[in-house]
Amino acid sequence: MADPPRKDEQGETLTKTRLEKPKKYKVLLLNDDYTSMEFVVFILTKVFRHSAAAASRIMLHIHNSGVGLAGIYTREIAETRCAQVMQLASENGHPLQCTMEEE
Ligand code: TYC
Repeated sequence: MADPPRKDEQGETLTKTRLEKPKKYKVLLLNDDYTSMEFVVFILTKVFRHSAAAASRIMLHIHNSGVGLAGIYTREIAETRCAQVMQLASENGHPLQCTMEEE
């Protein structure tokens, strides 16, 4: 949580010198019945830079449990990767869905 603004002896608000730690966001992939397993592994290797072994493991986890973590990033990077997933999925005719949530 942010600290309240600090004042000097004259009651003037002191300039904040410490920057807030940027929030992190989880990028999640959702299971569905139609996207191929190969395509999800492709997404996890190309967009999220996982190894082939890690990508297969994450894909199977999503397939079995309904949702899985592709990565954790600052907001802009998470948004970009989510948008890349949605674009690649739609270009390739897959209904794959990607969401993000604050960590
Ligand atoms: N359930 C899909 C199938 O059986 C595979 C799949 C895995 C789809 C992960 C989406 O995020 C996903 N073809």
